[in-house]
Amino acid sequence: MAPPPLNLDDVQGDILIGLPKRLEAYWFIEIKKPSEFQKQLLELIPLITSSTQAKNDEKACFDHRGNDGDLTLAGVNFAFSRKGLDELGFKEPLSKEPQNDPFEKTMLATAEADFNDRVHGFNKAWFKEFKQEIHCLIFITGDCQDTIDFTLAKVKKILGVTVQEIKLVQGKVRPGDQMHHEHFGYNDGISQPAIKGVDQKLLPGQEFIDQGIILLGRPGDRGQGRPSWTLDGSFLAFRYLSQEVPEFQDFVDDKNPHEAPKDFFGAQLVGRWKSGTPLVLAPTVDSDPSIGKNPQQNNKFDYDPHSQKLCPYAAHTRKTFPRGDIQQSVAIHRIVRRAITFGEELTPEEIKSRKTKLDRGLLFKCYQSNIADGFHFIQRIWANNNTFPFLKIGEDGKPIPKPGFSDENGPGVDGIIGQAEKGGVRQMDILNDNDPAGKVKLPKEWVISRGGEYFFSPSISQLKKKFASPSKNEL
Ligand code: N7H
Repeated sequence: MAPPPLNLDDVQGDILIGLPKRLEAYWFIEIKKPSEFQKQLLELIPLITSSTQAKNDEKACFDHRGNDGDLTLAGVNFAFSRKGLDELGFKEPLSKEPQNDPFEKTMLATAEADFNDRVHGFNKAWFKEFKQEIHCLIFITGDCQDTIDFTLAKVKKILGVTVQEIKLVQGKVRPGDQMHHEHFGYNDGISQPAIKGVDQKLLPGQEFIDQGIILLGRPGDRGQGRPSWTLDGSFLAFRYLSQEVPEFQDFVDDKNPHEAPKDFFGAQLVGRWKSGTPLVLAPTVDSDPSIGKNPQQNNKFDYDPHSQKLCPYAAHTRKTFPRGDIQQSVAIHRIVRRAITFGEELTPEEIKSRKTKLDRGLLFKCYQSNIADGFHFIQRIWANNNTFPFLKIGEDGKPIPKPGFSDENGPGVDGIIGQAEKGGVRQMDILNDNDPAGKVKLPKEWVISRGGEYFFSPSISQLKKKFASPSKNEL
């Protein structure tokens, strides 16, 4: 049976629209008193920001631009982990093959084997809190600290002793002209897929994806055997990613070819210049940085499947969304990204010593209807995989390497987020006069995963019907 038409009042706002934010608090909690918690959820639900509300808030921000004074805006969204659903007694899997579903298995149990995260073994990097059972994630967005504190206090008051805090982390956008830039200095959050029936028009270079790539139960969702209450929910993948900024910048400066402009080598690692201009459109010099900010231009490009002359095959943007690079549709691997930076700007001491002292980085969050096709695939099969991108899949079902490469000698790992086994040496194929062999060794990880989890963000109506009325569950 076809699902009813999509109702934006019913889908949590961060999924389809994105909650406007200068700051964002992530509150990871454990449920202590399940039935009382379910009663309190009824009170929490009116605070949850829908996609309709997020759209209105987005417009209000746009209209407010250039005006004096602050615009007070708060957003709240909610999600359960697998352990959280279990805790409330909802043990049924959310897909037909739970053994292959990263959500069912949890990130904690799989991150070491699947992504080479340093969870327990070699040089442990995960925070202890992410090694505990996390049941729910509530995140709060706002225009200023007062809004965040006020809204979080309201949420805490409603849930009271029914929950216990596991970790509270807070992100904030960077100051001044670095506002949309992450800590390495690159303009971020530029390229997102457009969703059919939600986004009205395409920006140049953008493509529509089916609603079901992001929402469960909608056309395009490849998951089978889903419980009916999962309709219009989405899986949320969260990663706490620390970034070593002076160390990264020193490496970039060291490898930058002598005659090239500053940060050319960094642009080769990322696939875009710091301004956001795609390397493909400005392969040797960022002569018009205004392109990076201009939505009519900053996504209007493709990769040449047979060449990395304009942009290395293993550049971060090419690894994580290869566009027309592999001659097969990659639509099922699209995700909607909603990250925010965290931590302070570099201190004078860090600038002088060229060593990271304070923790800073990215609170990475993305949505998809299948984690195995989305975040998990991108990190494991693309970013960490030395042989990706390949040219195409051959008739025997095996990937055919790019010209000049083989199964053993591929384009390398993603220089930004690729992770090697046991923190081993990573390498990437870039023509570079400081590395004449063309293989640049990336001596360390500058992005370090310190934990994360998979969550499910239900529709607002199902949050109410299925989870917030214990009497029904007991029937
Ligand atoms: Fe990435 N960076 O600053 O280098 N990312 N990312 N990312 N990322 C993108 O196009 C960055 C991370 C994707 O459509 C840009 O919006 C950093 C993870 C995808 O062309 C920049 C970190 C995953 C895209 C960065 C980080 C992804 C993308 C260009 C961690 C998923 C869209 C701006 C600290 C596994 C590609 C833009 C496209 C773009 C950076 C994490 C995925 C500048 C520093 C974990 C799909």
